[in-house]
Amino acid sequence: MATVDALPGPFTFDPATTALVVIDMQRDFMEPGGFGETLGNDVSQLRRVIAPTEALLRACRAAGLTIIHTREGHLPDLSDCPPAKLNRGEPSQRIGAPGPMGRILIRGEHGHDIIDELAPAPGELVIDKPGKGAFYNTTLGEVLAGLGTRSLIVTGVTTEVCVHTTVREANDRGYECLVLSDCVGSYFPEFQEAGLKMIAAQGGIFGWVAPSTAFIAALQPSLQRT
Ligand code: TIU
Repeated sequence: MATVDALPGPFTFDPATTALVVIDMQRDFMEPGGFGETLGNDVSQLRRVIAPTEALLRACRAAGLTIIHTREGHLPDLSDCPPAKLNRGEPSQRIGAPGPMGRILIRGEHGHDIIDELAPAPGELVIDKPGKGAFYNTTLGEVLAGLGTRSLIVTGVTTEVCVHTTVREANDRGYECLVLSDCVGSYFPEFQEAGLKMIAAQGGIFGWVAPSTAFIAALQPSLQRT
C-alpha cells in the first residue's frame, strides 16, 4: 500500500488496484477553434495542466499503473447527442458544425482527439463518452470491474464539469478518487478553486485532493521495483 499526503487526510492506495484516468485532454477543449472556444471560453486557461500531466504520465507508465484516457464526443450522425446538449449556442458553432479542426466534438475529427503532448501510449485504454461523466453510456464500469480497480487517480479538464461529474459517478460506484490539483483545469479560476474545495470538503464528500508531486512521491517505491 502507498499513502499520499492529501486533503482532507491521507489517501491510501494499492498501485495494483489503482488506475489513472485522464479526462478529455482533447484539442476541442484545449486549443483555439474547438468546442471550448465556441462556448465562449479562454482556452489558454487550460495550458498549465499539460506539463504536470506529462510528468505524471511518465511516472505512472514507469510504475506500470493502469492508464485510461477519455474523450467527450458524438457520433457523426449525432444520434447519441440529446437535444438538451445539441441546441445550445449559435447554430453555426454547435456540436457537429464545421470548424477549423473538423466538425465540432465529433468522433474521428482532428479536434476530437487528444493533444499531441498527452497522446495515449500503445496499450492504454481510450474511452469515448457522449456525456460529461466517464461512466454514462460507456464501458468504463465493466473495464474497471474486469481489472479489479478500487482507486482512481483523476486528472483532466474541466475541473467543475467532466472531472466533477466523473468523480461523483465514481464515488457513488464505490471507487476512492484522488484528484490531482495541478493536473485538472478550468476556464474559470474561481471554479477551479471552488471545484477542488468541494471534493475534499465535509471529510472528503467525493474524494481526496493532492498535488501531483505528492502522488508521484508516493509511487516512488513502485518505480524502484520496476
Ligand atoms: N464546457 C466545459 O467546461 N467542459 C465540457 O464541456 N466538457 C468537459 O469538461 N470535458
